[in-house]
Amino acid sequence: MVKFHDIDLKIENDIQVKKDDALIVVDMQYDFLSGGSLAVEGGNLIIDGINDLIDIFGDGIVVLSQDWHPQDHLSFASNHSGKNPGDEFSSKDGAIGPILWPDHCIQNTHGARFHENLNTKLIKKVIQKGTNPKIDSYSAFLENDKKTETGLKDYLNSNNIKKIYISGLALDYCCYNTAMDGLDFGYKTYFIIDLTRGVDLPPGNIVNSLKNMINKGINFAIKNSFNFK
Ligand code: VGL
Ligand code: ZN
Repeated sequence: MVKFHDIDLKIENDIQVKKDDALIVVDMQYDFLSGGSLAVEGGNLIIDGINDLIDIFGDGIVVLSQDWHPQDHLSFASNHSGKNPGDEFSSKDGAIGPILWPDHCIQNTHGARFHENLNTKLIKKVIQKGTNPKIDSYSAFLENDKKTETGLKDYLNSNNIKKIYISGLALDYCCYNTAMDGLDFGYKTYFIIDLTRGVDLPPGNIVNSLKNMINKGINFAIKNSFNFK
């Protein structure tokens, strides 16, 4: 057990990475890191640990997701008159919301690039998401219309992946939604709790996300759950 935000999490030990396992690294981009427009507190502290896991996976399956928005994306407060980042806003179809964000991860800008310290040398697959200006995409599997697929499921299935391990940013948005969809798509899903950080907007969102994941049957791990040889 580890205590995390006052919640007891049962942690899996002795994880041996196998051929049908994939590591998913969510949105480790400058805008979510220190100095970025939507910086997640402590985000930079998980880079080294994620690199250690990327090493363990070696030539196995590691997927990076990349938030990749056009300038006119409707999740940006700047594209709604009179709205500020953090304001509550949901489109009728649920494809935008529940809050608005500062401009972030605009395609081909510095803020959308992966942090230079992230070891991307061996990465074979990047999944870009959030490209439709009218639909946000928190999950790396599905856009927020919960219909449009990003291609991650097909990629994992074509590599016979059965188990996924999720790390990155932000715990209570993109990591959370990726984990929930991953389980729905039939993968055994692990959330690496010390290799993620949350935004906690609105306040309490981290704890709610953790409770929903526990109730759904998502498994938890820490970096040291993995067998480093
Ligand atoms: C994210 C808010 C907006 C995330 C992306 O990566 O968690 N959060 N876009
Ligand atoms: Zn975004």
